[in-house]
Amino acid sequence: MNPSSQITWARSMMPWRGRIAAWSYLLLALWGGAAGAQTIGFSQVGTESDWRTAFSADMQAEAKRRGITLLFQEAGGNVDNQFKAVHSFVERHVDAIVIAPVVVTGWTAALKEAQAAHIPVFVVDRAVDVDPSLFVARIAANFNLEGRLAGAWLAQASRGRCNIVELQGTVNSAPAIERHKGFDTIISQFSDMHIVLSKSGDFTAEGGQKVMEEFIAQTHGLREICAVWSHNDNMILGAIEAMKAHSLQPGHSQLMVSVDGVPGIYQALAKGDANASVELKSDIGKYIFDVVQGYLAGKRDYPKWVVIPSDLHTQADAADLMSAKPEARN
Ligand code: GYE
Repeated sequence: MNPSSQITWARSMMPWRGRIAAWSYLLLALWGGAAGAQTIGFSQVGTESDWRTAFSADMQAEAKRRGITLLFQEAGGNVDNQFKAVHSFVERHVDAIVIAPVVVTGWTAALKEAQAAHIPVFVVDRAVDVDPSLFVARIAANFNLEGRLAGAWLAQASRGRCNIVELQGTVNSAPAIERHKGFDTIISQFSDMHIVLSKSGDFTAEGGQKVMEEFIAQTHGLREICAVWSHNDNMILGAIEAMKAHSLQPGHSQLMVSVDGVPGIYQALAKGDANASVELKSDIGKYIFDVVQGYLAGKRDYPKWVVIPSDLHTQADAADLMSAKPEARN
């Protein structure tokens, strides 16, 4: 029962003393409500990218807004830490568990432990390769679509003729697997589009910079290379630094396309150092807690995959993005 109807209900039940009682009942209910508030365990991937830190901040802020006690555990990019986190959440009898899995494999045992304890599990952001009955729903974007959007943008921008170097995300992670597949689905339609070098930069700026240094050395300064395709913005921002250090002109001598839509890429689009980025929404806490709290309240008709919409941004809308997103102007 929401607070305002609690007051009217309480008032109707009691005479003038009722007014005081009503307010104390409300305080009790709020205290009771607070005491009854849900405790949710959240196992997060790590802090590898600007998108990740924005997503973590949004989850914590949204939980606070809803009076949820969020047990936030950040795994430092190590899935074993996530299995330990799930175990600790089960021991603490949380009401629900939310996981953003570093990699797709190895999750069956941990999810079976939660299921045995009758604790519902929700998969967010990434994906797991398990029997779907081991989790309630996945709330995430379509990474394959993101790869296809990036591939389609590059096909038109290069008129279907392009030698590409690829910065891959974390090996065996759902976004790296699916973004690669989606991108390849499109460029394989064009006989003159090829990925000539591909390596993981682990979704970090440092990783992107280091791998780009190797690509520059292997290709004599990116000779014959028309584009850089990166599985996230932070890696391509690192690559831009490496390219500039070698007097290359990212965004001009090579087309630069990536995924995430973090503030740093909007600045690079506005400066002309990057050409396109597929936006991955980071303010998804509201979608996630709507599903988790709905399920805890008895709602059972959620689709197995609640898809978060994607978007594509280019230099053309960089200025609007900069004005729309104050954080992009810093
Ligand atoms: O693109 C990247 C982060 O899991 C889809 O993880 C997410 C990816 C995101 O490291 O910035």
